[in-house]
Amino acid sequence: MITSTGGQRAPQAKIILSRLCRRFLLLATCAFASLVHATEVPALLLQNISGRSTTDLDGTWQVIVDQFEAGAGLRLYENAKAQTPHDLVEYNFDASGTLQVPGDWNSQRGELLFYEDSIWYKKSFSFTKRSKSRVFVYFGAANYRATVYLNGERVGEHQGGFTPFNFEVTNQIHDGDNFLIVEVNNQRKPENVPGLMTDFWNYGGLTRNVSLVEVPQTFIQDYWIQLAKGSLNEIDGWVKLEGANSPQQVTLEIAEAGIKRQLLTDDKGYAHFHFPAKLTLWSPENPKLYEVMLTTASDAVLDRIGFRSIEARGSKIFLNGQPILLRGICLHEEAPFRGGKAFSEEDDETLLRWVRELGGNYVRLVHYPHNEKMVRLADRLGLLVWEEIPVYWATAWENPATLENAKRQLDEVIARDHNRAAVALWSVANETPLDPARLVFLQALVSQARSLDNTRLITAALNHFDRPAPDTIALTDPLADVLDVIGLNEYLGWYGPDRMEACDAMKWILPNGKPLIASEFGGGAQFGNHGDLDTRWTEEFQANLYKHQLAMLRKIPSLAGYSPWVLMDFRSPRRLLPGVQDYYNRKGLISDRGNRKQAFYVLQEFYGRIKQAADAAGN
Ligand code: GCB
Repeated sequence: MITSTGGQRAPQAKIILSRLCRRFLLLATCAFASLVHATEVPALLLQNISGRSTTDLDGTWQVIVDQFEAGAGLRLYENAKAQTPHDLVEYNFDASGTLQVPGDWNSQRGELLFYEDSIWYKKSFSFTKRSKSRVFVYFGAANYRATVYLNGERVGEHQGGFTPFNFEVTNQIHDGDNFLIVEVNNQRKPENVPGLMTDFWNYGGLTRNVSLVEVPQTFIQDYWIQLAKGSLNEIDGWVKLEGANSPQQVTLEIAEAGIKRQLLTDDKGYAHFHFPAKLTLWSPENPKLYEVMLTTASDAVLDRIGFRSIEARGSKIFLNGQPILLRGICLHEEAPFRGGKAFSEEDDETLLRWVRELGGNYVRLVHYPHNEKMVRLADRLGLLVWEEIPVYWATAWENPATLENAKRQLDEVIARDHNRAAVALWSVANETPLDPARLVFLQALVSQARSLDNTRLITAALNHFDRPAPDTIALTDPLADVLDVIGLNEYLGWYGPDRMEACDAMKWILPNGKPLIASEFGGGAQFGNHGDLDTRWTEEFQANLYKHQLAMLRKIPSLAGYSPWVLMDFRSPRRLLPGVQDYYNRKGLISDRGNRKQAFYVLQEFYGRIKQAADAAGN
């Protein structure tokens, strides 16, 4: 169980760093400033923004494209205006264009499709603070580095493109007119997470919602309310108050289950609890969520939480004590029909409804944390979720700052989603090259995930194979030893010399005693392209490949789930074939315009069959 998170290190680190920064700033030039702040730790993350009083800052923002990163030196964050004809001000937000937030910049303006550098965002807003409240500015995500200024004053910096962050701005915000400026930079760097090369688009910008959150002086910062590990009828967890300097009373109420508990916080602001409860358990068949109300003398937060247990025993995964076979699909966070980053409830609804239509009970959200609404929707629809941090392909394994960065992104996604019943698996990496330093790095992430959340399963998608015989493949990755569930990415019949018929007799040697999820397999097809079973890029080829793959995988005794690659075609700068790929990865079962390919129906039929078999077997 969690008792402390990386977040708890934050306040002290922040004070020391901001003191240091102030001193440095006196000495340093503006251009040096971003370097000084690079390790700044954001404030404690607020749990459940949707259950609080917020002011939406979405909509039209003014922007300045700044490819050479001149903006800090020009002090763009001051939003200066020339007062006399003599004044030199070399920028003007009012005359430099706009972008919509949330949203990536690449899909909003043609000339920004491949853009990878800084854009400065500015939003003016009028605000009236409730008396004695504290105010935070909250970002659902900004890819990749965001430096935030309110009314000309720097309030913080965050790195990592897919996790939320907030900064307290109580002292910078005032009643009346305010302006928020954010420099967002999406330059790829080898030491970033992810590193230089990915097979997905590097969408830049304020890609998720931005809001102001008002809380009382002493407020409910976070809470953990789940079934106790290994139990189906005990609730376990904690509530954490921020700003309290004496023990405070907290009421935890789940009215529908007849639960009302009075709790008292300790000197660190935590109130721990563990009590029996008679609950209808959450499952894909019945995704029951309870209204959970937390109240203190000054604050109140309402959430909707499901209760379930998830375990790996032997080579099976158990949900609520019953073995479950995961029928799923991989899914990138891209918007159906219009393209670009998915961010709205409508986008998420379309994507997850397609997963349901396939007959899915599970979804692998690749290769980075998707937006919170998506995970909450999975909670409501009854889809188990694999969540992943963007430790992907080549990574700067020996760089301690890269490890810190990956750990922080892991902390942030676990902090955001630890109350979601849907989340079953935390994945620490995807397809990372074998290397001793990589093992140390990933083992550290596995330990971190486990120490933050020992109620869920830890996994990673692996792809290191030996071929001891032409009809035998062995998965050989020492990381498997420390995982609860093994993710297997294999593209037999698509990449490499083997034809898809090689699947029919293939034998797999897999790590013993652990459940295996076929976390990726598949091949490309262009919607509407038809030909014989042997012609690449046709729907027929892809559908046939699925048939061979599914028949092979089904024979693996430890197979506990499937998430083929991938629900929908998605943009990738490394997919160069004109007329076919056109910078899209075409392995979708559905085209980026929403058209189902033949393989969609192959998988749908297969999932229907294995569900029937599982139902008949009573699990
Ligand atoms: C993989 C990667 C995924 C790629 C996919 C492909 O193994 O995990 O990110 O997009 O293969 O299409 O090659």
